Amino acid sequence: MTYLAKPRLHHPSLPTNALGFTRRDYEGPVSTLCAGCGHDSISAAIIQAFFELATPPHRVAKLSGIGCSSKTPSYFLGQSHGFNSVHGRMPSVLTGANLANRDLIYLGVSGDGDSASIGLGQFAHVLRRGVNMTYIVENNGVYGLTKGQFSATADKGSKSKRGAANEDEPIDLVMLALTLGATFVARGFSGDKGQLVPLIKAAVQHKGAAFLDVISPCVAFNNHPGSTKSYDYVRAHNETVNFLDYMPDREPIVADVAPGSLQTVPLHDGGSIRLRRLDADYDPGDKVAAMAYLEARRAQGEVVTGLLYLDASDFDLHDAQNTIAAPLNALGDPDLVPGNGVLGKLNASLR
Ligand SMILES: Cc1ncc(C[n+]2csc(CCOP(=O)(O)OP(=O)(O)O)c2C)c(N)n1
Ligand code: SF4
Ligand SMILES: [Mg+2]
Repeated sequence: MTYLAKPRLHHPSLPTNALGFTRRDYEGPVSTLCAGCGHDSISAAIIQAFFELATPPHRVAKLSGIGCSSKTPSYFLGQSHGFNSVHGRMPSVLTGANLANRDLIYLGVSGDGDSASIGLGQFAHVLRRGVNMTYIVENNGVYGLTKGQFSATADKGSKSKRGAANEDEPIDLVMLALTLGATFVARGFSGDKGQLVPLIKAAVQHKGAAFLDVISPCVAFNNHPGSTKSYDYVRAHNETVNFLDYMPDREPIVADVAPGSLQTVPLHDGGSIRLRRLDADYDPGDKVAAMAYLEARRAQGEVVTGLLYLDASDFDLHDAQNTIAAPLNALGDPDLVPGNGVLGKLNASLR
């Protein structure tokens, strides 16, 4: 993989956070994703969130699977720990790392293919076990990296770039996360940074399994009329068949949705995304009501965004397993090699 290094110099009066770091200190190398890809906007929101949180970069561990979305941890938090794992296997690697060292802040980054297809089992178990992490799915409804096959989150009836309709029911990862016991569930849109940055900050600060589904349009393979996860505008009047390999310079559409309002974000190719931000009376503590609300709006073709569910009970896998608080690499011989006496007692307790 090639990386384009960013110039080290920056303006001396860039704002600094409580640690004296600038936003640049939370960046990575220049992204090699397609210009206008929603995933880059999410990376920018993550950088902004950690800068605003004034998190020491060395305290963050970012883990991912395989896909364009899973490549993105290369492009943010360049001074943090990183592990790019196997397709759909990030959750088990993250779980292991978390069990070995609870002192780090865990950020799992995945795609809809990575989490809703090959990794669906891992997705389910990492949420139901309450691993303390922020799990972000950059959801574009396609396998971007392998050139645009429908993913399991593609809406029924939505059309591929070649015009084929998806006949399968979609997996709604938010509904799944609610069912599986995630204690923080939210949905954002890569084009609404004003909403996304606070959601990321809140998820990072939540103890337990925090899940964030971010609709993140793929400008290369899912930006045509008939797609429900697109903001493409450049080729509004072109033939779809010409989209195959051309990567125009595109700017993401930015939607700023007032609380309680429904807004249609026009796609310049004739489609649209409708966003509803939850109104002030919405109770994110009522899971059953949240699920009913989401299902009703989904039937209307709307995409509900915001903090959808919060259980602030502060319980995670370590509490359930009663694990030792110290990171395993900080344990010395007295803990790791307690001697024959302790072994004898343990064996006796098992007889
Ligand atoms: C075990 C395995 N199966 C299949 C692949 C091929 N593959 C690579 S990325 C990918 C899908 C990625 O889709 P998604 O997670 O939605 O990420 P996106 O590129 O859309 O961001 C697939 C099927 C692989 N790398 N490994
Ligand atoms: S193929 Fe799609 S998901 Fe991948 S970088 Fe390009 S626009 Fe983004
Ligand atoms: Mg995808």
